[in-house]
Amino acid sequence: MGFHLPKNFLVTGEPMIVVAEVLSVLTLAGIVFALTYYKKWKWLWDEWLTTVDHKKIGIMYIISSLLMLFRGGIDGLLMRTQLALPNLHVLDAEHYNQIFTAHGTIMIFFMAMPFIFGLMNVAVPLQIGARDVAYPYLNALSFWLFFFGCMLFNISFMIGGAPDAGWTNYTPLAGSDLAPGPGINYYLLSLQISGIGSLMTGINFLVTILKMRAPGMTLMRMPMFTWSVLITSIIIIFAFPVLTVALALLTIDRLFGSHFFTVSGGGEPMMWANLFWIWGHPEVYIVVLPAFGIFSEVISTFARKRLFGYSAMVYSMVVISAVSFLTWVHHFFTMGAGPAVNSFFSVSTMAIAIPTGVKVFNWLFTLYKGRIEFTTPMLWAVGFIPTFLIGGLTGVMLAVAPADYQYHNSYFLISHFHYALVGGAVFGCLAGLYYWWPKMFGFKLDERQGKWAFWLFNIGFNLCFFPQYFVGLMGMTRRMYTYPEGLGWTPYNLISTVGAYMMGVGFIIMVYNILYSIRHGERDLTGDIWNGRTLEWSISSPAPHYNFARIPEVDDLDAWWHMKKRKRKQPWELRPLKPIHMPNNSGRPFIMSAWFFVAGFGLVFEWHWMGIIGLLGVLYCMLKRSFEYDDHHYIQVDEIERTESAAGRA
Ligand code: HEM
Ligand SMILES: [Cu+2]
Repeated sequence: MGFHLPKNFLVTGEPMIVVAEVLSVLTLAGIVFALTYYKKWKWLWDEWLTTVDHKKIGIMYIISSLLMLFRGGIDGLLMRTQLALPNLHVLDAEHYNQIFTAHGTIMIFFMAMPFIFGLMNVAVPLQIGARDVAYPYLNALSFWLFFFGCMLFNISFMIGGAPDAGWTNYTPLAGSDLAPGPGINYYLLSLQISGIGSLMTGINFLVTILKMRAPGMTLMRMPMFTWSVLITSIIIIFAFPVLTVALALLTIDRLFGSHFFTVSGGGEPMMWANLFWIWGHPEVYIVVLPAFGIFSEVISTFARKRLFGYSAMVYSMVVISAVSFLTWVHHFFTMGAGPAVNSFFSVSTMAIAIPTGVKVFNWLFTLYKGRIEFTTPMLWAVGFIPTFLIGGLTGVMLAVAPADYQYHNSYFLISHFHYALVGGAVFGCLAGLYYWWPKMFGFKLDERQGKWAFWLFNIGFNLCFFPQYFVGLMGMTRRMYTYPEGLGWTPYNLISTVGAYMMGVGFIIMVYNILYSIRHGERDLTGDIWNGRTLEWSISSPAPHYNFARIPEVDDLDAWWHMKKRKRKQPWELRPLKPIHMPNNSGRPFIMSAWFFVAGFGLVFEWHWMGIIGLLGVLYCMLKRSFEYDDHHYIQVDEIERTESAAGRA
């Protein structure tokens, strides 16, 4: 209890951190100034901070994740700079630890997941012919919980000190004996706050997809991206509660002196590793299955063919999701669970390669004899296939339990999971970004710059991570902050660092492409700029806030493709317009999440009074919400008519 300011509350020791602090304050001041100068505060509040529109929430997720890709990427470049040559001292051991922890945590929780959630938000309701998600208010709450959780994590390196026990945060290293101070508390509380949001997103999209599909869209007529999101939602619902519990137990250990994870108190440190990976392995599929869904959409769109083996694609995702819950021990074969346990997890891990292989062949067969058009989204999708294949095959190698005693925690592993996470999830996000960009904003990103970005990023990526397989087999272990000369590792590391910087250049071109295309990008006047197959391309770009003036009726897979082929209008297209029921905006998701932030920040420093105040704020918001009855409105027919004819669709 009480108010006890830790010694180094504002972190000042390291020049690099001081520079970051100054830059952060300047950026914040710049934003506040710009909003005030251009009188945009009300616009910000009315249009964005209080919105419950899935499309805007999606855009906010994507902007946040791009910022976090930048932040996490800088961390990656810092590490690669440090490792470029032997005996460098750009970073010391302590900061290296903090940086790989921040990098891993941010990339997984605050970049890959929100990026996927953003694309889900943008595309799924449109793909199924719905006007929003099932619970729009909850959706806004999910976003703001993610956002404030992310903010809490991001201030740690400036205020109080960053966590440094790796993104896996293993005990006893992360226990209060070996890691006193606020660092690990930041990890626990920020992930807890954003994790609640993720769980609610899973529930929201499960219900949305099951209950809100347009008439005639049976499960087996859903677009493949929607399928992947349905399965992902189920994984989220089963996996995230495990993380919630693990984080809560370790928080109680650290803040209140219990002993769930300390041996001396009768606890079990390996329990953390188990709980973490019971969530953590399915987590990999939470970010990669939607990417698979995106690749399926993109490949069939630009091969101008129906997706090959649609039902096999669906069933293999179902199998992957189920088996993903039975493989977690492969992350610690070296724990010593014995041959029987290791054999089981070895076989279950290898089994995942089968449905994954089915999917790869289906993508290849979709491409086969297609009239392929190499647009930017298609480049990312085609580039993904060999990359993910390398990631997957080295995964099977890691699954050989006895051999893993050699590979474990080496650069071989680092390379493997970057091939899977970057080559799978990030390539997927970028494919989706270029693909759905016109739908989000009404103009296309420049194709030539997009291709430059793709090639630089792709070649840079392979230069960066391919050599790491070899240096890993030569004995270089992960999380090593420097290494001596004479081990033969230097050329590999140098190439790797050059590749990392190439990726950085690719990223900068991507950002430039966005800024350039805002002014010069090709406008999307038809709403169907790629000649698409699914319902999101049937409405104007950007989509009107009610999405569909008339809810479409679906009678086949690739519904929009068939509608385009038909000459005559369908009966549903000729029906008179009706007023549309829409949810009201609300500032409460934002405010409630801000209270969560207050509680989290208090608990990080063990100021329990502040934790209690924050939680009371949350409770108050919940009570207010429970007594809110006037939470929707109707859009009248004349407004719909005006909007539709302004978009050229009278
Ligand atoms: C942008 C290019 C990237 C570069 C240059 C990069 C580089 C690195 C480096 C140097 C490490 C530390 C290795 C060590 O010392 O153990 C690392 C670890 C890691 N990276 Fe990346 N990375 C990149 C992208 C990503 C992405 C996109 C993700 C996830 C989606 C990711 C997830 C991770 C994770 C989970 C770790 C492990 C952290 C830990 O050991 O606790 N990285 N990365
Ligand atoms: Cu795993």
